[in-house]
Amino acid sequence: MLDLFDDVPKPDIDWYPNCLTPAVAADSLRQLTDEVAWRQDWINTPRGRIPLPRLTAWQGDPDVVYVYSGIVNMPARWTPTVLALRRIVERVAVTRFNSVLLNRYRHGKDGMGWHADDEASLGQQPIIGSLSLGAARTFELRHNATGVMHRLRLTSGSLLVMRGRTQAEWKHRVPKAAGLAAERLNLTFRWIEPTQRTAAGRA
Ligand SMILES: O=C(O)CCC(=O)C(=O)O
Repeated sequence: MLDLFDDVPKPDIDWYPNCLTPAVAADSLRQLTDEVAWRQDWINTPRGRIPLPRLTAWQGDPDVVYVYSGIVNMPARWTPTVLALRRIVERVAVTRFNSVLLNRYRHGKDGMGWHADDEASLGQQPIIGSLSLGAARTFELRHNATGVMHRLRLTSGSLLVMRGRTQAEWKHRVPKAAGLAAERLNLTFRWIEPTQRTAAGRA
């Protein structure tokens, strides 16, 4: 049958609504709230220096430094719950990750603006494994060339995998959610090319 919507652009994504059971998702949320060293980052804007509307943390293998929006993220060591979740996400996404950006949306006033995870250090066609815990939030993808939008409801325990040309051709965001009091954690697992290290005493 002719599908009238066949030519609507679609991002290269897979969504697993039940990647974690509700019990594992609830335990992970509790553990990560305490286990992770959450920090408040600030960015420079035309209106001056402002705090990011969320808390963040960066964990990864020792050489994996990630720079975005002028923020240099030196990797903290993998903590036990994050490592266990990484193994699950690697199995489902059938890939390896060496780092994770953790985002803590304390309430509906926290969010994330339009952007793509397209830094050169992520490679040409990055695979991003994005795991959600806690309050469900809307996730929007907007096609660069046409403005076509797709919306997903990222529920607790769900995994969104973005692949292929998704970062090159689309932007994504988590809009603010008026009146929402509950917290959400999001873990975006990534593969970053490790920085070149020069061993002491060698040219
Ligand atoms: O919180 C989310 O679902 C998205 C996070 C995100 O876009 C990012 O870390 O780049």
